[in-house]
Amino acid sequence: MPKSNPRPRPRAAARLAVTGLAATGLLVPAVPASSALAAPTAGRPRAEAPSLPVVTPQPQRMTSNGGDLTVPATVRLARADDLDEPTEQLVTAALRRAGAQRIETVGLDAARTGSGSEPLTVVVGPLSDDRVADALRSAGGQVPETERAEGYALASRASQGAGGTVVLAGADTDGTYYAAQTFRQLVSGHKIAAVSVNDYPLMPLRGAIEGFYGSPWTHAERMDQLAFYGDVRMNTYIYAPKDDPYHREQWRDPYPADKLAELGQLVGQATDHHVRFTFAISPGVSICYSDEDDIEALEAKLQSMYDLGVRSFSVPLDDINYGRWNCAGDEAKYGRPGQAAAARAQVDLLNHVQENFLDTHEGTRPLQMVPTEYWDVADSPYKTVIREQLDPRVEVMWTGPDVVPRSISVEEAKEASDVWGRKVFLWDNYPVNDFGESAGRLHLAPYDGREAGLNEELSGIVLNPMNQASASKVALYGGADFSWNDTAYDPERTWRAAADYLSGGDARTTEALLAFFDTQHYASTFGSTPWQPQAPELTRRLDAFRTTWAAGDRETALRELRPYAELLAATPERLRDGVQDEAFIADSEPWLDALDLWGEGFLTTLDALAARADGDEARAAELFDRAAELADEAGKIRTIPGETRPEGTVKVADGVLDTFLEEAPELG
Ligand code: LTM
Repeated sequence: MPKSNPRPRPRAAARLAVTGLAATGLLVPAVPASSALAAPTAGRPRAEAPSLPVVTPQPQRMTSNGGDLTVPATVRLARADDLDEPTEQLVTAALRRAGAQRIETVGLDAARTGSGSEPLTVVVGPLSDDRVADALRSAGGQVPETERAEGYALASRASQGAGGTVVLAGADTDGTYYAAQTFRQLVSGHKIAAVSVNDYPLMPLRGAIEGFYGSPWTHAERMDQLAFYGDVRMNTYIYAPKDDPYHREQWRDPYPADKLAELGQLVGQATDHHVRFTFAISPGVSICYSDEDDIEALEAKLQSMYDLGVRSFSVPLDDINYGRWNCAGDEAKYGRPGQAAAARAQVDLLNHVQENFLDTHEGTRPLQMVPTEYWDVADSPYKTVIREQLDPRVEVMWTGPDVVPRSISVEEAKEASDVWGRKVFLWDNYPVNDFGESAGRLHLAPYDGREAGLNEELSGIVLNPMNQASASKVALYGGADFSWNDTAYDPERTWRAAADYLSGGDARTTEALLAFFDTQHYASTFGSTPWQPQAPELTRRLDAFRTTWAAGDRETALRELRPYAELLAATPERLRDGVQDEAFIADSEPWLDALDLWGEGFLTTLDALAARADGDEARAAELFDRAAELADEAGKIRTIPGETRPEGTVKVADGVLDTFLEEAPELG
């Protein structure tokens, strides 16, 4: 059912939804964290000019091109006549943020005729245009031997005096847009890093599938997500919210006019951010495969989406009972219910959609589908029919070696490709939190456990996010990086870069975000053992404390732990003040409220231990009691009703901080 959100959405979030973080100029690139508490944060030390900036997703190749460029008040923008507006806006917003007051827009001929005395020229256009390619070479860049889809080359180089040249050259319009996204990240203050970049994605499909159970995202959340996907070079958004009735339970019914209008806006937003809006319809719960009327109803729904501008479609057939038919006609046509019969019926439907709908509609991409057996690689009568009879163009999704897998290896993906007869499209169930084990949790650990080299076996990856859209950006940031360049992926690096993105580059906020992420590091899967541990940083610090305390050096133990307790206690306020993405705060509110109490309880416990170290047992007992009360209060805070499925009490560093508070009174 559509989300009824009890909280007013912050106004700023709505603004971000329309324009994207980058375009508003709210974002600045990563800067190093200054605090001694923070592990080295992703960022560009400004002292040594030629060091490489942090760019996410990581380019395939980036080298230094000398000292930084300085952005003067007037900049010349030489751009292709048909440059798309979002790309131009991205470039001009970055330049203005860097201090450009006047941007003179000229044609590409001016890219060649520059005398060299202009303060700064930015050339933006296709690699195939000689004027752009020449400018690229002159600025120290390399024209790639093979132009790859969505690829680009970028060169930025300072001239002798002030200014210099920046060239953004795309293999196609997506590539030019991605060059602009990289350019945005080269800007810091009034400077532009001088680099030469050659870049392209290793996986053709990269993005997110809104495929979870429970409260679907709001329209504003989707608008904001689409802008975010553009920022991180994701090209795919699959609209498949399980609890949108028109997607699944009432799939035959047309969308009401207001919902259709919203979907139209989403398609426009996706296009502006170079994202393919993929409409998914999930008829498996009630379809009669042999019934002409049902096939027509499905096509009518697809047509209504095509009319809105959708060119990418999916028919997920997950989470249905394929051991029974929905009508007698199917038994008559396909025989007794069973795996192979179900697969034959599905193949008929999917091949029909591919051949009779998509092939007759201009501009469409190959159909995507989710098989009913989506979580394993063991061959079966069902998989055999799909492998042998499904149109080879159809993209088949797979969730990995489990529904919520701890890890995915290249070997497992290869087995999946073999069993499905094509490269598989990974539906990755992280950071989704719609299942029992994830009740009360935000999944804020890095995207991890996926083996480098998966690009060889996968056609792409989409992550299934949480009901909390903005909080999902932490994992999505990693998924975007991995699917672009899995061979260079570093989970920790990207995790920190995600924190920088959300903080707008403010070091204190980044530090607090990382502390908050640590308290939500538990990555649930089915069963009681998480696939990523809870609060590893806090655990490390508490273990060090226990060792030092046990060795009798109580003063040192307390002195070393206290700053981190202070950081955790200050984190909610720092995030409320400093996070640029206000929807992230709205998503996290119950967890921040709980952390307020846990943080105070942590500090109070350290005060109690200090009193004990001073020999004041009466004071220590009083403080331990107070800490227990705070923990009690914190433990009662619940998820926002209606916002999350399943609901529950919110977990904050559970099994780590609560354990410490409980054991502290016993520490002798
Ligand atoms: O993963 C798939 C293909 N289907 C469902 C998802 O809709 C759901 O969000 C996840 C996590 O609970 N599990 C599924 O089986």
